[in-house]
Amino acid sequence: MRAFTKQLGDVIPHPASVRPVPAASFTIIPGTVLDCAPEAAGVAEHLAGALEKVVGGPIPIGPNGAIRLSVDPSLDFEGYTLEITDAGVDLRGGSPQGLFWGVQTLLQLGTSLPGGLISDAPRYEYRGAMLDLARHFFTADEIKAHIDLLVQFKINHLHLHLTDDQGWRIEIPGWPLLTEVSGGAGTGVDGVGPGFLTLASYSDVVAYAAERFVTIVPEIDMPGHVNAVHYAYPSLTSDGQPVPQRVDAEVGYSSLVAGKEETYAFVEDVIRTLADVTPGPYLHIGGDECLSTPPEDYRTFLARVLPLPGKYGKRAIGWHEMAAVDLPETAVVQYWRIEAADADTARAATEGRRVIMSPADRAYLDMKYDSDTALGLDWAGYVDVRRAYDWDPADRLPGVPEEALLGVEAPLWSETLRSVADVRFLTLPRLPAIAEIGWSKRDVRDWESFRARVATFGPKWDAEGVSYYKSPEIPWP
Ligand code: TNX
Repeated sequence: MRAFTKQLGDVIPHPASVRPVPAASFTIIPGTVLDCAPEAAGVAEHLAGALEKVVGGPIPIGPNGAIRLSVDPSLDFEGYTLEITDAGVDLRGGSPQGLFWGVQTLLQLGTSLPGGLISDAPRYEYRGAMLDLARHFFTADEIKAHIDLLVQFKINHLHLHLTDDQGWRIEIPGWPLLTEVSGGAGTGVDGVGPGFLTLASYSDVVAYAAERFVTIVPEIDMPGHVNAVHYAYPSLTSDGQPVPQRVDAEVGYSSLVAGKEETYAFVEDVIRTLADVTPGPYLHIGGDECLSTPPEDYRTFLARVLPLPGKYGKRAIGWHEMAAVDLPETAVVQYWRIEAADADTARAATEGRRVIMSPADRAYLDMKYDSDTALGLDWAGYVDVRRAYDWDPADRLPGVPEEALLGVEAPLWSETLRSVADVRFLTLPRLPAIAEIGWSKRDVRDWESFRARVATFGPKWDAEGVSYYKSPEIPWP
């Protein structure tokens, strides 16, 4: 037991300030009372439930508790302070979400808590992960379990890649064949599947995420990556003729037809539907790898489609190819390539657009760790844990400085994934690396410190049966 006890600083992402008081400590046991201000009630219930699982007994919520939760608006909105003394735990958040992130810090430390004071707040407002439901479908319950993993590392956005050439994974009223045909059996890569989210199950995921202060960012990829649309609705192809189903992993061969009015009726139905069921501010419209869309058609298409998220009260996010066209003021550009510079993204940043950094050679969770990794791809090279960790988003692209960054995101494409265990193997321990880049200020980030802290998670993941990559770069105990 003692061997698993953590030091106050054994937290990922690294907090802004850690001041241990080695003489002090506090142990949470069954019956330890949790005291909370009314505005902290939801977070307190979440903490009590999590602690009950660890200590194996009740953690009652009531007055004069040894653990005190409160909201203190003088702190940063997502920030918190956590003070551990012999008398108990005092956790204050700048908001309920700040408090929730403080709860994650507390839970990482376990129940034998080292004394001291942590003060913390994030570097970026957007700390994201992406899951590709199109190449391999994950159920609502599997997505929820993934959210449980993400929030431990203070990730606050989950981008769902809902559509691609192989499959269409979200119900759209008026277009039933999208899911009946392209969400049916055999619509994942290599014919795995089936699956799609009904609007009710999507809303269920959104609500589960919101209770954990995670914003869902739905993506409909267009005008490329749309073979599943054309397979279900041949009327949307250029000549109205059927196309074969495609479940291989090629990209860049399909496109919505820019010169066809029906295209825009379809797109507006999709965007309106998603806007209606998505409380978060963003709709991701894809825009990547349109290798079979003539540049003029790409511009025509985006000129019609980019205003639509705004029409329905949302901000458009698009992969950075979108930065080749004139963007609405609120649009967000997501950089994904491996090049050292990108003129369009830099111009968009100079013109005031915000950027999310997801360079594939650092932030892609679907790249292999090394040549022996059975899962994943390698087109962006191998991404070992140090490669995922040892870079800075503000240095990544000339012309895209700190002020232009909305944040970072770690995408997980699912061509080679077949299970939740596969997801975790590629996610751990690289997602914690990207999460730390998104949360922790530069001056507290350091590879030697990170690898030592990641090592302290190994026993917990082993005990919980969570699959992860036992990277030789990490000094696992
Ligand atoms: C490129 S990244 C893609 C995806 C693939 C991914 C695999 C991006 C915007 N497009 O279609 O799944 O590579 O790593």
